[in-house]
Amino acid sequence: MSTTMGDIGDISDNGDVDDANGTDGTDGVSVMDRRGFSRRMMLGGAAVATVATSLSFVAAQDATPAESAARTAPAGGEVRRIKLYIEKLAGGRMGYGFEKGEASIPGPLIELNEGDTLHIEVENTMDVAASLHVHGLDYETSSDGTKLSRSHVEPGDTRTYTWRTHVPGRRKDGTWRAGSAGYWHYHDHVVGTEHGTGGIRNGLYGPVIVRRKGDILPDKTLTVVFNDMMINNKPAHEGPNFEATVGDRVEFVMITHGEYYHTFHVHGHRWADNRTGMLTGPDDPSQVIDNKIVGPADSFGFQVIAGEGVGAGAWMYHCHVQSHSDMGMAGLFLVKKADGTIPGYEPHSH
Ligand SMILES: [Cu+2]
Repeated sequence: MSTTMGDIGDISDNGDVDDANGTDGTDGVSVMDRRGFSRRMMLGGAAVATVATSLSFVAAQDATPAESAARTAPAGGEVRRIKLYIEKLAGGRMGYGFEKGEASIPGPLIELNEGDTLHIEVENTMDVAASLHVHGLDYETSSDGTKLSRSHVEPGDTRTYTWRTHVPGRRKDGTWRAGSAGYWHYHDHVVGTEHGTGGIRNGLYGPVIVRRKGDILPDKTLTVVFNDMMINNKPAHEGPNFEATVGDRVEFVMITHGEYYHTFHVHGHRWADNRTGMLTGPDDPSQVIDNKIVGPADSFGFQVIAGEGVGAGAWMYHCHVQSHSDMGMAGLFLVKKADGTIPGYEPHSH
């Protein structure tokens, strides 16, 4: 397993490090660059600091140029251990982070391969109880992250949650059991109410990806969370914006929280409405779409080749419920040319 900073950094770029440091609310490309860099450094730092031999979120794969065969996920079966902090952020918001003082909204991407087990030591640095609850994975009630099962974390305390995953296979009765692979998510289930309504509203949520052996690995992963009328808890009309370069294999993880139903739409790009968001071949019957209805706690994901067939540009993504887009549920997928420019895009004109 490789744990180089490059490998780690490639797997997560939420593109939106929290604004506790005051860099938020601007739409300049340079700010986005800095954020992406900071996040990559942060993840790399976390890995270097805590990894002995077991922690690596991504397979050891030889780096391959985009022109050659896509990198794929290996078989799982590893046992990994990470630390996660729950922190208060500016403006009453809350976030999860791999390192103290580095909490973000959404929280950091947690990526597994089917068969992996993950032990997550959660430290609650807040003055209210909080928790970690995951969708889609296997866990005992002691890792449920609810007050019902007394699996929350009191202020100042630490608790280890264990998530397990499994490969698909046939049960003894002949029926087929699904594997854990999918685009999932985690969130608080305690703050505010017994269902974590306050924690989720304030930003305590993040993406989980479980890959199956052979799944195509992306160049970068972006997380978009529709949370009530916000995207990633950003103010209306303020993005978040994401960056890629033409030809990048970009993975989107799309999660919905809160009170409303939305439709997620991306301009100039489309995907398959199945587990991976990609067609497996010419006979794959999955519907190809560029718009999907989503409701609270839904999650899905897909990969696109940035600018494929359409080129570089500032491509909108937004909720397609018209009143919602009008109220600011929109951001930009900024696809740069190889020289870093974005034709037709003036950062301060929108
Ligand atoms: Cu909407």
